[in-house]
Amino acid sequence: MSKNTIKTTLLLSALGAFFVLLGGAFFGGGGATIGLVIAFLFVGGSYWFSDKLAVAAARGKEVSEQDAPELHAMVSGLAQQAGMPMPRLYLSPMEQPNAFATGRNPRHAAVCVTQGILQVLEPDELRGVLAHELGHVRNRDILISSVAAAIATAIMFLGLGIAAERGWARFHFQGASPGALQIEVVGQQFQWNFRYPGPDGVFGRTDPSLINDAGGNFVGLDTTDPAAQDDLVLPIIAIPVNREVELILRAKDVTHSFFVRELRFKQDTVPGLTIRVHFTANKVGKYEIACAELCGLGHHRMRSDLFVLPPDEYENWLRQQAETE
Ligand SMILES: [Cu+2]
Repeated sequence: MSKNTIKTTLLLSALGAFFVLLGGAFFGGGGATIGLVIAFLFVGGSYWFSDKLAVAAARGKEVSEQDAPELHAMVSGLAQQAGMPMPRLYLSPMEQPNAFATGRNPRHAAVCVTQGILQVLEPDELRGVLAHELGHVRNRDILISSVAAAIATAIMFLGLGIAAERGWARFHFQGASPGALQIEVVGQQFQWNFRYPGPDGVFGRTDPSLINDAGGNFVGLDTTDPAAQDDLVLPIIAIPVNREVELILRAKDVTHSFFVRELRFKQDTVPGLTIRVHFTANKVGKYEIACAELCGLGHHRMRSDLFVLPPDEYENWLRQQAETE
């Protein structure tokens, strides 16, 4: 075994172990298996197709002895000196001067030169470049570099996947803490309704058959329910700063999307679904709520305001809203 072969084997083994451990650590046995398969595919694929991939990237066309006799003779001579078979020869239409040799071993080697380098270099200079490139093939350097590239790609692939998965899960599957302030959001063509549970902290009963837009009962509040007496339904929303808020999102008619740009916060409201989301606003201010789903002809006017207030101002605001109702 040559020194390079040993190096490559070590590298490959380390990669395999890395994937298996990583997959296993995050997703258990199934994850480890997936990690193994991914590692195998990445390394195997990039090693096996290394000659074709690089040539394809350079848009190389294979040339025969008749097509380019001088170039062919030059490479053939170099291959003979290096004690390796004649590699396949490719010409790339690219303007930038470049020449490279790739392939998983001398028997599967490809040499590719660009139009650019043919114009720039003298034959002797090109000979030097190609001799150097063929040296890479003979030493199996391509193997090492494709393996390194495969590792980098795969690490990024898995790393990003795991990071995204976790962030997504944290946002969606981890509920709000018990002390969070609950507000119901009901989207409809073409307005937002915000329902506060009132001093009793309990959302009263609603019934779709009680919905009466002309009469101002947008959410179908059942006023015979004692818990519904103090419920507050408003066209705007205010929340206290630095307090966790849980929104309970619904839609009456079509899909809308609750979007507050400054919060980096966007969630569809979907008919038939109750979607809970939570966040903590940490900056006092007035922010626009837009509907981010094209929900009909009046979509453009489906907007509202989110007020983030200091806690005492929030309490005052809530009292005032209850009084004016
Ligand atoms: Cu809408």
